[in-house]
Amino acid sequence: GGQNQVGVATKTRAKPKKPSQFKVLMLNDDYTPMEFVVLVLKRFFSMDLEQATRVMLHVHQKGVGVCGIFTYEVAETKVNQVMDFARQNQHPLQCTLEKA
Ligand code: TYC
Repeated sequence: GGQNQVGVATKTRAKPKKPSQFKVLMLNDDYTPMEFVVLVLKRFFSMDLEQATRVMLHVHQKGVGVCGIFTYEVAETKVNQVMDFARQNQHPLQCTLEKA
């Protein structure tokens, strides 16, 4: 960086850019028990019972809801954890990410 000609200063600093954020979305379905969705929200998104119940009911009524907003790596990990846990318990619960 710095000066490449006498008296001409050039900026070559990299702009510190914020990491992109990704929403983790929970999708409604007709079969996953409400209590299981609440458990998932508590276990993987650190929600308390009240918050988890509110988000679960929102998804149940609207079809989709936001579980949280994270960097790509964290969001991806959460989606995989939820999908694995749902599969292990034979529930069709779906979770995905979307750029915030
Ligand atoms: N609709 C489900 C039921 O009536 C409950 C449910 C809520 C399922 C949220 C998925 O992401 C979901 N048992």
